[in-house]
Amino acid sequence: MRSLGLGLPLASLLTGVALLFTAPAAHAADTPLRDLAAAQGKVVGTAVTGSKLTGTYGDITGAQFSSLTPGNAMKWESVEPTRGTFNWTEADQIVAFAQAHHQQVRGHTLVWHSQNPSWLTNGSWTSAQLGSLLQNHISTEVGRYKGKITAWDVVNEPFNEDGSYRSSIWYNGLGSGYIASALTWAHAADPDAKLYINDYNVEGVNAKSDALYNLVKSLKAQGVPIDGVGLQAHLILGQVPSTLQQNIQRFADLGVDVAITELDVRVQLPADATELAQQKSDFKSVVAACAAVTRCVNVTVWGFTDADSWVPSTFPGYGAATPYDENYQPKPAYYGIAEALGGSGSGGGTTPPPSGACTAAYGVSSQWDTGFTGQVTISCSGVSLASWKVNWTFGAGQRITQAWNATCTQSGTAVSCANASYNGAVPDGGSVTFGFNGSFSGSNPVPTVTLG
Ligand code: 9MR
Repeated sequence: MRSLGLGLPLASLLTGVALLFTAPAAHAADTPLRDLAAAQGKVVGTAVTGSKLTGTYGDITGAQFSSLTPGNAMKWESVEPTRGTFNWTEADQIVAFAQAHHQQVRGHTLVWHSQNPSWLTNGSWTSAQLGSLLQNHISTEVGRYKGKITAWDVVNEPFNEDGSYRSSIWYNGLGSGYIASALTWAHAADPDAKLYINDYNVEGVNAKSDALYNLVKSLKAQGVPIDGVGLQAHLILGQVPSTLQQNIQRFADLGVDVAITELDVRVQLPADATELAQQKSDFKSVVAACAAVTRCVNVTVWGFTDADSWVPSTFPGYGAATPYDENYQPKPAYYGIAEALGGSGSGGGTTPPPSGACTAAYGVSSQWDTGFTGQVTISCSGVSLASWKVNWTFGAGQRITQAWNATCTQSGTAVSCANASYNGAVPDGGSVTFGFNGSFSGSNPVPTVTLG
């Protein structure tokens, strides 16, 4: 038997340090989220990308959610990239998918400062021209989907953080009256669609949500068709506003519906088990706050999988913001949503699901005065993986110097190793091993590894 620098046989050292961590596998709650939500009189939705609505992404979208929001497909730059030339392909596809799966569609969005076509933003328009362009846009898009859209985010993000109106092509050209005009035009094009104003950082009671509240109150008083407010809820881990439910309730008391329209909870990467448990609690409290108010009708996540989230590209170093991981495995956050909707939960983050699991085992196979060779074996039973990533934190200043059969990166104490191009697949009943050399000084304690 090969002997080690410590004089121990290889097998005994491996046995001594190998550590198992069970990661949640391909197992969702027994009752789909959409059924749990329906039992509470609620609708649960996700933002989607039309081109991805096949395979596992399509299966989960259809099975778990009762409402879809096109993430980008209905924005002005998507539907009319050149003046007078329309492209409805992705929007039509999402609406057709929703109809086939008996899902609502939330139209997003008609009037926004962002994602407008350059022909519009670069043009020089009189106020009258701008008003007519906007009216035409709204009539065309809302009219096209008349009867197929449950709710429209008619106006998106009209406020600054201090509650003043945001400077935009619309506010600058038309004044604050653009909001009432847009709602009125949308109502004319589809009288049955619920019309919303949608914004971010308006989840708690603050200056911005006060401004939204006062606007809705004044629109109602003037008889402008306003049916709801959308609280986007792009949240940071551990920062669900304590006044969320109170805020939802005050809008409901004004006589409008409320929807949580773009929920995600971003985490500094790599996310560890404690953070994923906190994220579960955050998702659960947001959904519970909505569930507690009769007029809170819909909770929509902004992408259901970490493979389809805007967060990593917008906030470098942050991610893991959605309820499913990049391999479409439900995360603890998924069970947080389920529990808030009255489901039994089960994947609390530490409790392994009953139907199968993949595990990652870390071992040190040889060690000398300042260095060591280690390996991690990923094994699956009852489920399989198409790709994998293993994370851990080195507690004693160890550093990876070289890795094989994986791509490893280390930032401070955080190590993350992802599969190579040729060994991402771990079949049911199979395993994959990768290795590395590391340096250390003093002690070389075994880290806890997590399979992401
Ligand atoms: O998810 C959308 C992303 O793909 C786009 O690149 C981005 C551009 O601004 O818009 C994202 O969606 C936004 C939504 O339309 C409005 N609220 C904020 C969302 C995240 O940026």
